Amino acid sequence: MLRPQQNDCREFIALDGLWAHRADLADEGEALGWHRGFEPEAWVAMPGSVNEQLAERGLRDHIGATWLMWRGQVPRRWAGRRLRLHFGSADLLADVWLDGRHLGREAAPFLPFEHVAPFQPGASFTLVVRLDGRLPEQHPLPGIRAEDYIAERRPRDEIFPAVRYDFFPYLGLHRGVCLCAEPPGGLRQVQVRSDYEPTQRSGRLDVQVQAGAAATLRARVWSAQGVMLAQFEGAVEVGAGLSFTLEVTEARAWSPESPVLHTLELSIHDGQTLLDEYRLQVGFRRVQVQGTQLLLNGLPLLLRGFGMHEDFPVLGKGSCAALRVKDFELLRWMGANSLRTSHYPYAEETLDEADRRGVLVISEIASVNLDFRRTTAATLADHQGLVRRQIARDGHHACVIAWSLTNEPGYLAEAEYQERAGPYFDALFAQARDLDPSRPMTAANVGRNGLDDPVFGHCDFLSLNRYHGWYDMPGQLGRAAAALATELRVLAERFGKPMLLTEFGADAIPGMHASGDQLFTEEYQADFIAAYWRVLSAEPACIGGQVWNFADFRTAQHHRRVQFNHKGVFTRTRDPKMAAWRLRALWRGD
Ligand code: BDP
Repeated sequence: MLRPQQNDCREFIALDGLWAHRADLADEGEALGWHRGFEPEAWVAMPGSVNEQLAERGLRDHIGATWLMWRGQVPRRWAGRRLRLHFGSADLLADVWLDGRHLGREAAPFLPFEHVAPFQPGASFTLVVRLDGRLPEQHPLPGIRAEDYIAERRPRDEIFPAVRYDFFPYLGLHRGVCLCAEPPGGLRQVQVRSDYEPTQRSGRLDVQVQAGAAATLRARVWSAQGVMLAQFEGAVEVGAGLSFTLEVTEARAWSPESPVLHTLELSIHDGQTLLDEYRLQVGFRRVQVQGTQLLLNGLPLLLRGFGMHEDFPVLGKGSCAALRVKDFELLRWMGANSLRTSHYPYAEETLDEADRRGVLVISEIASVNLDFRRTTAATLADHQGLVRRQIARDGHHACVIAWSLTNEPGYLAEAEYQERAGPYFDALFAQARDLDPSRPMTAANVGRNGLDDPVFGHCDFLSLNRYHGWYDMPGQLGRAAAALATELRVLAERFGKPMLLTEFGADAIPGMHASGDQLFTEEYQADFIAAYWRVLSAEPACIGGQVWNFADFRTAQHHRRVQFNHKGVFTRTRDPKMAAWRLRALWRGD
């Protein structure tokens, strides 16, 4: 699947704007024939989240069946083209119908999918999508129902809407939908892995291409100044595709200090006739783990950054270019050089921006709190499907330096985790390494599994989420810092791998202050982060830290959350708290 692109051979219409909406509280829409079209109850803007826009209709916490409809017309000039519908994502679970015909069901939240669709050029069409936030409980992003809490012997039915993770399960077409017209025998898939050899100063691209018809493929690499640096020509076959390598001598490397991008231009031809073309931005760099260091182009990295969320008032998780620019400007203002796409793949435009700005990205698969009492063969198969699709989507991005395959597996430290996780991770990590041998693999460990997490043995570098001083040892930063230092030392000695603090943070309600260590104050959050930064800077095996979180974000309702998770160093509307200023001073050395 190729991301929609506008050029001489390809065009698309973005179905951005108002979609007809109907909530389906009784889950009877299909029985009532809504998949063929329905009377709108309201209109919602996509990309966007239904829950934010229609909160006042009582739908803020509705994560059950929700119907969206778009009526449009296919341009007559598109006759003879290959027409496909491309969804940037449809979250969390989506069924799609075109003129009453079911095109498919997707349970791959935050990932793109497509349908080659039987459109009639010149004719109008009705596109209907049914969204649902209730993923099956064995899904890698596990669903839960209120009843499950009772079965789990939790003290109460305590989260609304019921979810197993700490971010709001917004419903929406968060990255838009496009109607694409392409050449019938055009390019279908492009995979790129880049490399850089620091001693030779040479760059390399390993490229795999699939096309819908046999053709001659031409590839060229261009510098930003428009100089052609390498080229290749070969025959691409249907099915077998074509794999080839492009070498660039005297290449300019990509790095945070100098995020040099090149254009990879691909075209296919029949004799002198151009059939299709496609362009990608690529950068030459090499990521390696060596001893307890993470190297970029042979030099050790110190990651300064954040775990983030796609979340903003009104937009929910809807992709917004202006917000993206603002967030990257704030990262720059802070002196940050990295982020983790906690806890799901972010919009592709975010990775484009990170490529351009030299921000290092740990790309996380949408898998949180795997509970090994519930995992089945289907969980692993789905999880591997998510890994395959995310690597296929993002593998060409220079900014992606590692894959995080799951966040906080065995969250409840259930006995089954120790028993069953080994074979599960063997299969998961082996597949990921096979798909992308060029990047390290990791997974974020939950503090509760402490030093004996079965995932550690599988990771190229350890990712640690720690909350001493918050969820345990509250208000006692001295004890918390000492506990962290000891843990890091023990892990360094036990595993001899690089370690990254992928989460550490404290909630702060903006405007709340105290003269001593007091949870929820701005001072405590700032002191907490500074104390952790001191400890991790003193640990030689530590390759950096990513504060939890960049900005406050909406969660399901719970007595631990004051409307939002307030661990942001920025408010939800991006005003800095005291911690942002403190970190900025630490990271920029001001
Ligand atoms: C971690 C989770 C993250 C939560 C965070 C918190 O990885 O999703 O938001 O804790 O509690 O365990 O703030």
